[in-house]
Amino acid sequence: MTDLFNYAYNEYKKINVDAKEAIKKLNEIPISIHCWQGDDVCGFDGSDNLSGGIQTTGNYPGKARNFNELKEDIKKAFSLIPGKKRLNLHASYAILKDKTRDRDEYEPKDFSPWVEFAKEIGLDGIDFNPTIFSHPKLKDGLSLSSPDKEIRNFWIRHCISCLKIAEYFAREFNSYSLVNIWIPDGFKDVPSDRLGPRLRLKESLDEILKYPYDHNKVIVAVESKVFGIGVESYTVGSNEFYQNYAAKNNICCLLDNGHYHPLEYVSDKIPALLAFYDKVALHITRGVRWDSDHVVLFEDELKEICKEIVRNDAINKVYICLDYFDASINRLSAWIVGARNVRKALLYALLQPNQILKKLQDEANFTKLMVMNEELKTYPFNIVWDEYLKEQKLDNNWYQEIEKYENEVLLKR
Ligand code: RNT
Ligand code: ZN
Repeated sequence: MTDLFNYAYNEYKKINVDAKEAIKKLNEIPISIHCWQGDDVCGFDGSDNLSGGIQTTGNYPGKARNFNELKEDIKKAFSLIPGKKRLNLHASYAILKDKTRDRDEYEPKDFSPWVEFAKEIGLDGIDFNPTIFSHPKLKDGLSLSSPDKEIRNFWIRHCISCLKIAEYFAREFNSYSLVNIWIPDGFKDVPSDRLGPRLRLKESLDEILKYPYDHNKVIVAVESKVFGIGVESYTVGSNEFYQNYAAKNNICCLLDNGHYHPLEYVSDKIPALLAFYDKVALHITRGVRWDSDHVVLFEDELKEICKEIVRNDAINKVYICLDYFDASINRLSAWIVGARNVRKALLYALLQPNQILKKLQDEANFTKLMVMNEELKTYPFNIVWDEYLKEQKLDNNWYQEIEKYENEVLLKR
């Protein structure tokens, strides 16, 4: 133990927090890192522009153009991110040998190169997302809620094939695989029927869930949204719709913190759901004025989200996934900054004297609670973080390595 860490350790000890325990726990929390930061959500199955109300902006040089480049970038970026990692993959990243099969016919074998790669770099598992955007089968912007049965069936088949692929991931890693369903369905202007599309979505989800997937290994989640670009007036898969659907069908809700009104907080929704669900999934992102998917920074709301996970003993109940995409800066740095910040915020939460703070609230000692919370903000948190990095053979000076990689690899693309 260095003198510096000794000092920090003792400071935290005084408030009943064991910083060494915190570091140990921290390293074991899996973070599922999204593949799509590396190529601006393009994928490999032929979609040339992003649709469905989501958007990347910027054209920073060096974006990954194929599987090999994306693997190379992930390998580099992940090597600079400490702790347990999983890969959050989209179906559009299938490695197709024959381009004749559409998304409704994707198979586990189309993802075996990903499994091989994820094992090679020591990941803990793969989570999966049906890709229900950037595709011609979105008719008038609708998929699982389309009035056209053929369209609905296509996307139902796609989701079922994703369940099978997730079962394969779960088997390969002997770990769960989270399958998160997000659809862009909605309307730009005031709808004349708000119920019809939701009833059709409900029916489509029922069809998907009829597939007898391994419920112990595959966790199905539904991701709600308030609005998207071009679908400002109405979203079929709204928060109320999915929360009720998930509760009644015993599946999981996925909360993306860019998907609510800016004055609503996901940190407050986590304990609300934990009162009813044994699992909650997250897409951690940063919305600036809208669901802009900026890189996650070390901000108050991120800290609050992590506090809710840690102090409610929900580390094994909350699936932490990342979902942001910035094309205006070095993409590897985006990955590293966002993923490190989530882990930093988890450490910050693990270093809070949660029992003491809870007690102060229960005793209505709000003055002392405020005083303590404010003093905690300048506790020697950074020293504990540095100690953790040191244990992981990492440090805070990673950017020079990325600069070098940019010059030697990215700028040559
Ligand atoms: C869109 C949703 C969705 C996507 C990813 C790419 O608003 O957040 O999760 O961002 O699936
Ligand atoms: Zn999301």
